[in-house]
Formats: sequence, structure tokens, C-alpha cells
Amino acid sequence: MRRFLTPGDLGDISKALQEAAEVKKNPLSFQHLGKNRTAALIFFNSSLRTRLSTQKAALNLGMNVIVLDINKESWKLETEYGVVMDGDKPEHIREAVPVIGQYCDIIGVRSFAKFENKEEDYSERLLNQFIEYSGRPVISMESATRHPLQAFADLITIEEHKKVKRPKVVLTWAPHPRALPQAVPNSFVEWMKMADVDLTVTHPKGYELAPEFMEGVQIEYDQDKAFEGADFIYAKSWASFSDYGKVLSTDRNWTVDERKMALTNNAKFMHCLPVRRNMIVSDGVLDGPDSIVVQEAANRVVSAQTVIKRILETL
Ligand code: SN0
Repeated sequence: MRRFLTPGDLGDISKALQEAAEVKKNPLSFQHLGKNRTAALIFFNSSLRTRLSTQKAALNLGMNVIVLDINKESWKLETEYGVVMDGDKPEHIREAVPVIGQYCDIIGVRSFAKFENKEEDYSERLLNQFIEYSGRPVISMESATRHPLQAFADLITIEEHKKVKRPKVVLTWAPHPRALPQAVPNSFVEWMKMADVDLTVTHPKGYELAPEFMEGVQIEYDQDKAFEGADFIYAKSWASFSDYGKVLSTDRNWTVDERKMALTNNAKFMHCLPVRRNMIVSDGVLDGPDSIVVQEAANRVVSAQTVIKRILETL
């Protein structure tokens, strides 16, 4: 496996889930795979779970790990081509990426959507530069359009907690003071479409996700209606795709609270974290017995380890 961005990169999803269960049961039994191998985790944006869980996954596999917070600890990088570099950016991405590739066997990259240019974000320009120029397999640790390690962990979590064969899963938009990327909801939809679940997406008008993700997916604009009979509520805020990068609403009627959760089939509450309390979700729901956000975060080690294991097996 040379890259990890979509569920298709893992092939058969039920096989990947079986493998994930094996990794979870025996996390330390694949250490021979990573011996004398190095993972470089490059962060262009903040991280808590991704940084720690991906590092832990690589360590469980016997790897060495280098972590770089590239904006804070390295040279400022120029990403445009053909520019006269007489400004404040001493190094070009075109040299930095192949150089990073010299020091490791696998690269993880976190780089959020910039919201300056829809086409550029949706072309995954930066991630593709790493794929093209590093000479190493590349894992998206949330790139412009997707967060596959999160969605894989979400799927593992739903498999573990579901009480019926085909659970009703609801992705709900929720209010937030800032414009957040579509990466998490895009990947969530992309992975749920591959799984045996009944998926509904609910959000205010204007928050439709990109058509390439939403094809064949049911949208319910009435959040209460969407919640009826749900087995899982997955909350997330995102900025508009059509009015690209804009916050069109901060309507707290969309906040997930106890009244709304009472409409569901005793649904479990999920969120990728970090979560803004009493914007996205009420304290009561987040601290209540049906919140599985911490178990979900724990599965980030499992998803990352399954992915890195797959890559190590092909090196
Ligand atoms: C990121 C996002 O894509 O929504 C990462 C989630 C895994 N979240 C944030 O940037 C939250 C920042 C905030 O101000 O709450």
C-alpha cells in the first residue's frame, strides 16, 4: 500500500475490520514488522489524538517515530512554484518533501483545508506532493478533504457498539464559532457507504457536502426527524461547501442535547473530538452513559496500527 486516503486504499472493508480486531486483541504481536523502520509524522496543524495515537500505533509495531510540527519547528515552507523566494520563506516544499523521505520509511501528513481555493483544497495538492516527491508511502492524518484514520476508527467503534445488524447512523451538522473543514464528515460518509449501515445526514440548507461524497446518501433537513430511531448520532460542524469555507449558521437549535437524544433508539453519541461543549453537544449528553467519544478516540490507535501494519507488510 503506497497511500492511505480512502477506504478503497484498504481494499475489502470487512477484511480490514477483522484485521483491526486482531490488532486490538494483540497489539504487540506484530513488532517484527516495524523493527528498524522509521515513521515520520509531519504536522502542518494542531493535533492531540492523531499525534499520540499514530505515534503509539507505530511504537506498538516496533517502529521508531519522528514527529515534526513543521510550522513551529522547521523552516517556513514556500508551496508556490516559479516564485522568487525573496520573502520570509527560506525553503521550498519541492526540496523539503524528498529530504523528509530520506529519513524515514513511512510518512504521515496532517494538513487541513485552507479554505482559500476550493479546487486547490479538493485536489489534495499538498498530500499529492508528498506522494509524488517523497518516494515513501504516505498516510493522510487529516488532509484537505478527508480524515480516513478517524473514519476507520469510527467504523470500528460502530461495529463494536451496534446492537442490530444494520444500525441507523445519523451524521448531524452542529453549530461552531469557526469555519471547520469538511474532511471529517466527508470521510465519515465515504466509509459509512462502504459499511452495512443505514446512513442519514442532517444539516441546515446550504451545508450540503460535496456531491462526490453525497451521491446516493439520504439528506433529512429536519434534525428531529433524522434522529428518530437512530442507533448512533455522529455530530460534527463543518463550513459550507457551496459557499466555500463560510459559516452560514451558528444556530444553537442544532446543538445535540438530551431532548434530541430522547428521540433516538437509545443512540450512542459520537464525535471525533475536540468538541466545543454546549455548542456541538450539551454537557449532559457528552457526560452521559451513551457518550462513547473516549472509546472512539481509543480506536484511533487501532485504525492507525492496522493501516501502518498493511504498509509495513508491503515494504
Ligand atoms: C478539526 C476539524 O477538521 O474539524 C480537527 C478534527 C479532528 N477540528 C478543529 O480544527 C477544531 C478547532 C476548534 O476551534 O474547535
